[in-house]
Amino acid sequence: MRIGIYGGTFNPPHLGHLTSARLALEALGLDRLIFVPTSVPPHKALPSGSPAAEDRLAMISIAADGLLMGEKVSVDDLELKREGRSYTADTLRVFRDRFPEDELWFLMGSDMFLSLDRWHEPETVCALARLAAFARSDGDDRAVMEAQAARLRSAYGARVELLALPDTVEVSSTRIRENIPAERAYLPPAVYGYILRHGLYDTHADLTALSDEDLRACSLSMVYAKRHAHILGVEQEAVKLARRWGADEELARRAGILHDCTKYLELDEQLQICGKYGIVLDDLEKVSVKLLHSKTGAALARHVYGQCDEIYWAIYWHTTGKPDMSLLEKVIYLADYMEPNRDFPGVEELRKLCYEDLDAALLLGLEMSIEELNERGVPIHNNTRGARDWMLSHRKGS
Ligand code: DGI
Ligand code: FE
Ligand code: FE
Repeated sequence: MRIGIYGGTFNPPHLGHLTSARLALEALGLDRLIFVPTSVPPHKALPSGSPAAEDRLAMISIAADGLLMGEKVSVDDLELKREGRSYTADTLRVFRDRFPEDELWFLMGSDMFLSLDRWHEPETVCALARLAAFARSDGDDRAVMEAQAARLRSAYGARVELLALPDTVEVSSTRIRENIPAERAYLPPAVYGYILRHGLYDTHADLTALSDEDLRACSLSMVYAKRHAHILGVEQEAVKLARRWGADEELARRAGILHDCTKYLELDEQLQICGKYGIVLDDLEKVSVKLLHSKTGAALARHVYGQCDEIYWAIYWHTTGKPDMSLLEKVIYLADYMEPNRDFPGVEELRKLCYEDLDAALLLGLEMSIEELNERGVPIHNNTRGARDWMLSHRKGS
């Protein structure tokens, strides 16, 4: 196997890092890529608002997950956990022991590469791994990098590759750090959202008064990247349905953005949020973690992101539905069911019906949901059945 180990402070991780990672995977034919956030030495004082190691780890983990490459890409926090000075030579010894038969590549940006001969045990670094440095394509830079590569080859027998980055990714972490809101286009939205939620780099955003864009970034930062398309799809579909049926488009948008924000919290975190905000659970909810994210999502929408009651309830009921739903509740339930990324037998009919007869679509959605849960042997929640029964009698009587 060819394994790339990508070291850096990732303070913060930005699109340049992700472009570099993709380039290395491709150009070196890597089977695995491991990001290794390095500890920031105490003498390199960071500006105020700089993240703790734990936040840098969270940010690079979000960025790595955003590459959507599953197990092929991971993050290792061994340097952050190490006591005292942290040296790349030691890190590479660990990986050499872990992967004795494999071809190791140490990947780094130009700053790190140009100072490599002043590191601790450069000869060990050069002996334990092949080196790949990302070089910007402009001429001067390239010449300096070539000279350094030649020096390392002759002094330490280094095996070096320079990987030419497209000049479109001319990004500096320092510049981004110093003005996060203005430079946010260089950050994956989910990384930017994490920064906002944690007030890193002196952003100090008021989470109860975010723009749609910032709210979206926060929501995306709370879930795995594989769910991002679904969330954006629900937002888009909810706005369209709201327009069709005369619901408030902005409320639909925000409910769509936030509806699944707690989807991946563990049971204990879900229960903790329920306890904190006084959400009372019935017996089925206490054991079905999948039923909790709608309630905890609603709680965070209201208490963290300052959203109104209509949004609260639209998120609260989005998984089961309930008897006598409001227009916005129906819109979010159905947008969640048939947004453009959903694919199941009958989805096209349901989509069409949503724009012709909202209540008929809701009834169909509830019936399909109950049938599917029955097939899987999952107990039906009272509110799911209640929603279906209410629609049945309501429509019959009308
Ligand atoms: O969060 P999404 O995946 O976008 O969709 P959702 O909020 O409708 O959640 C779907 C999950 O919720 C699915 O795993 C089944 C579960 N669920 C929905 N209705 C019921 C239910 N689980 C039980 N036990 N009973 C229900 O009535
Ligand atoms: Fe959901
Ligand atoms: Fe959803």
